[in-house]
Amino acid sequence: MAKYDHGAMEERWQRVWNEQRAHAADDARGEEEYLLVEFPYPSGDGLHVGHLRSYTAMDVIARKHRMEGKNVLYPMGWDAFGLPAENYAIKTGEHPRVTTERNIANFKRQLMAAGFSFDWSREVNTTDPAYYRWTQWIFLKLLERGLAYKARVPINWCPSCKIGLANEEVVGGRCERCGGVVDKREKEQWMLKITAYAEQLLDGLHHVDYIEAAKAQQRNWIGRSEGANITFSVIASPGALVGAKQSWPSTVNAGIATSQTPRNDMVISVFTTRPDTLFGATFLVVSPELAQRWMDAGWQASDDVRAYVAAARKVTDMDRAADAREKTGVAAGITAVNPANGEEISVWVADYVLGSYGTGAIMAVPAHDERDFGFAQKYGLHITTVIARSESASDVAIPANEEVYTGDGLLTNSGAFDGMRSDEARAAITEAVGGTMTVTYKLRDWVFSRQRYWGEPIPVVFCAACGTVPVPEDQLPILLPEVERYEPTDTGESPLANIASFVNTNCPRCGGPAKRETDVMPNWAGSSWYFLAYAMHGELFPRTPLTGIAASRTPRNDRQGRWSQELLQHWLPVDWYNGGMEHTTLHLLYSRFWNLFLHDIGVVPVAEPYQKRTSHGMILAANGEKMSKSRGNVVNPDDIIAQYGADAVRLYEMFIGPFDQAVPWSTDGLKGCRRFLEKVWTYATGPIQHVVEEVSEKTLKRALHKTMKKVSEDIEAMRFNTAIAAMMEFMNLVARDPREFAADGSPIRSDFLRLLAPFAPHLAEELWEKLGNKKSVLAHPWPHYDPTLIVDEEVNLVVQVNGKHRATIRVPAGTSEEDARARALGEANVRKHLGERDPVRVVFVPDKIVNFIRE
Ligand code: ANZ
Ligand code: ZN
Repeated sequence: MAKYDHGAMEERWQRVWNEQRAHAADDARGEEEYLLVEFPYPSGDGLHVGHLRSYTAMDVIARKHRMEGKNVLYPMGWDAFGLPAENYAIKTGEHPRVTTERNIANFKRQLMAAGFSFDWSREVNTTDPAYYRWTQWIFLKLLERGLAYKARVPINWCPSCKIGLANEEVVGGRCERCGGVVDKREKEQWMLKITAYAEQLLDGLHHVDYIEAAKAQQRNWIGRSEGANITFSVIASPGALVGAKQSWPSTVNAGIATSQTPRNDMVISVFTTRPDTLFGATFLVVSPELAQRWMDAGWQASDDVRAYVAAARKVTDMDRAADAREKTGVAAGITAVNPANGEEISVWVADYVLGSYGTGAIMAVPAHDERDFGFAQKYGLHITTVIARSESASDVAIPANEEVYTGDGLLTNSGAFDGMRSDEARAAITEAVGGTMTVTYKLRDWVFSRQRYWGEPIPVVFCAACGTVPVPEDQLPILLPEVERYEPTDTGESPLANIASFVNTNCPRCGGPAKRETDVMPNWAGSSWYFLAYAMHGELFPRTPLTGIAASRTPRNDRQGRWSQELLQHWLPVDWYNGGMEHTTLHLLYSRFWNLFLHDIGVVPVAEPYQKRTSHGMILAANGEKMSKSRGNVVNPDDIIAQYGADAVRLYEMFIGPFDQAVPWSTDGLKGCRRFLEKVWTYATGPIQHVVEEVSEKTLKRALHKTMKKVSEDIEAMRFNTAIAAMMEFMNLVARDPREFAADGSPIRSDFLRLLAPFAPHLAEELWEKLGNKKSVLAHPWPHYDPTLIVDEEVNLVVQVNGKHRATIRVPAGTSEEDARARALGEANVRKHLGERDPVRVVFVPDKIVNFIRE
């Protein structure tokens, strides 16, 4: 018999699947199921073995479900806008479109070589104008509903590169390209109002089946807090607050408002989750950002304050919020009044208060908040205990200065509220001082513009007469023009700003001269709706999408597609989406937001896009380090597929360890998988090998049906490693006595090959064909186990009373404790020794002992 030669075999089957469009999903047939994996960014490095883990897992599920009769949609595409192609273009001058096309071709070749059953007829590419036309269309819809707006926000700014950096380009506070210290700079940006959906994004989590960690991360990220806004009036020290009170920002961030009462100059509004501690608020702290806004509005701050605010810009919010960091700050030179007890308290500027959360200012309660406590200790500020831990308010057991009690209790030092429970006092005190109960979220609006080239142009023009004007839908897409240089301009504008022919246009409203927006969208835009694009593919892209340089020069209006309700209705929601945990709070949340919005405006039939979400662990290098190019420890899929075959690599990717855990790579493990496949090949193709010991047909059959059960259940639960272990164990039994397995027309072999097919599809197809089958193994049904076959024989159960043997009974293996007890109590000798009373305790060892203990 021929040797197991993976090379020729795998290529042949990949060709056959392709020619027969074996994995195409049917837009018209029922039994539909939508399985999704995160489409890759086609980087120059090619596919990573980590990609293979997720794609193989869902491929196994897709293939099994097709065998079970499902009409499976398992698509693939390219999330191809992004920085690496652009940075490469800056270095080499090669157009990102050219490198992107080359990288896509390489990725596609690699995915094909791994034997994935993607429906390639639905391939999408986010950089194809036919695709981003729709990304731009969604932006226009958001703009129309007031969910896209412009605002000045701080961005990461590299002063030496003169360029705005994405968060992922800032490494340890430094620019990833030049190593210089990154600063913050305020810039006008397009924002998307994801916060308008905060409540729905939280609520939707009740209706989906996501792994718990993903739900928890999204909940924390959205960060819903119930609390109160409370205003403190301010007594300005002479000269500290100069004039301009009318023009002070009163609504921006609600942090400061001109006062309603004539007595005072202004008020400071704080957000607190603990209004019950108001009597213990012994100072106020404003964020450097809010202080800056006051200065912009005319506040004559001291030099100390100015220097502190400038320095705070260099620290990231994450560092600032860290509990362990030593607190710093400066006195603002302003006095405020605590509305609960009329005490005059000092106002400070400190960077542990963030400008972007709540109102950007806090009331500090050092007795009951760790951070305020640290600050008060350092600067010698007053600490007043107002919550007593004990049940009785009179016995206040917390020495100030020694520990911070953050829980609930009874109020003390709180005037008329003394003795009230803190959970009740929250509303009572808020009401008493005229505050308002509010809900605040950590979630921020999404900064949606980039001053870059390689992204979707934002379809907006600015007209002197009409202001900001959206580009009419029928003029989409706004194509990315060719540029000479890819660096952002000296002012930090996008490279597009240098192209007069792009920038200068006519206003769609009045026809007068106008200028185009030169910012582009972030790389999260295209991936926020790609699962819709796959589903609508035939309607959305009526002809084969153009790609290549030609695409950007071809007028597109002749080939506009249609948004198809019917197809979305057919395929949505995605039944099962597997992806990386690192995308939980960005891509996964962004795409839920877009889908919710599109549902609201009636163009998507479901509110939640993904019914089920699972996640794979990372694959590490053999020594447990992260696999990375810089460490030189990357395993190249091309090399291992060439050497061991795609089937062995797939099998190993699934065998490597528990699917949701990080695991180190092992070439020995891969070799073991390869040997297992060789074993299957050898025993399936005969001649009959040596018989070690006779194994009856009944025993083999029982082992097979147990394997069927295990593999079926384990695949659904993503316990791929134990499914494979069960198949290996079965083959070990075959090796003891191969006669039955190798016999002509053996049903045992046929069932086993079908179990193996989702994992090692090429080998399974090849053997299947060799055994005389005409149709693909995938066209044959998934084997179902016979429940009567998987029960083991009966076992002897010893019955004891107080440890003494009183009876032996025959029961089916796996009998439950309850059944075993009932059976045992049926034995006269057992009853006799137990007497009248019930046993106090029963010790049960499954399939072995039931021991009744009586006093
Ligand atoms: C007084 C107080 C007393 C507070 C107390 C806590 C305990 P979460 O739960 O995360 O919403 N805070 C409010 N705005 C802030 C900002 N911009 N930067 C930093 N801290 C801010 O936390 C809400 C609490 O965090 C608020 O309640 C406020 O401190 C602080 F015994 O007010 B609290
Ligand atoms: Zn105009």
